[in-house]
Amino acid sequence: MSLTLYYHPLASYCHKVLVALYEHDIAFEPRIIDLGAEEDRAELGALWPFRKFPVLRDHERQRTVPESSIIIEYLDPFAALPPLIPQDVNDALQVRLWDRIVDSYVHEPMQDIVLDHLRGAKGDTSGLRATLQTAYGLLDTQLATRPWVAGHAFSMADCAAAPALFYAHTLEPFPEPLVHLRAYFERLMERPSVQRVLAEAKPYFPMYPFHGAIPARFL
Ligand SMILES: N[C@@H](CCC(=O)N[C@@H](CS)C(=O)NCC(=O)O)C(=O)O
Repeated sequence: MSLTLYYHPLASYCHKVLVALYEHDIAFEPRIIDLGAEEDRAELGALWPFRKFPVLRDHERQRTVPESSIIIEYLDPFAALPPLIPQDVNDALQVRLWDRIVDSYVHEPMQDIVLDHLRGAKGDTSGLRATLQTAYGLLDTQLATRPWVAGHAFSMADCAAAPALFYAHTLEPFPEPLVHLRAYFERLMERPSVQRVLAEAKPYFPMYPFHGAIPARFL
């Protein structure tokens, strides 16, 4: 496979795909997009008019693949086992469900809080923070009986959860009583693929507006 990934090392949805690529040990050409540079914005916009990353270009198959979950689904059949989306239909449905829960109720509110800050809007983020807390509670219950969020195997849903929870916990710390969520977060942070992504993000962390809330062990 001949792949180019358009991404930024600080961007959480890009982390999700990087974790999957590193889990599978898939080689790719990294193309860092600086959204502050007009040329880069135009290059990304030519591939995907919403100008959001990650975007994958498969040169062999002449395919442009946007959207983090779709990129992971696209790569999975070509990748080494075990898959990130299980072959069993019901197990796969659980993975997709938890991938959606994490993206919709952790990733999106986390991003909206950060964007609100970056725009200087200083809007009322209490609703977004309440959504994060609801998601934390649901995740804690789910993780009481399984090591990974959708079951016994590390999956696409965990690729989503690692960056979403990493940034979310700098905005809304995990409540002390949610011991299963806290232990899960530690398992995620110990995963070599996640450690590699965070190590690559490290030089860029000062650009993150809440970098003061990133625990010292990641800096
Ligand atoms: N649903 C998309 C979301 C992608 C997304 O929001 N990417 C962010 C970076 S984490 C982005 O491109 N932000 C730049 C912008 O919105 O201008 C996915 O799953 O890939």
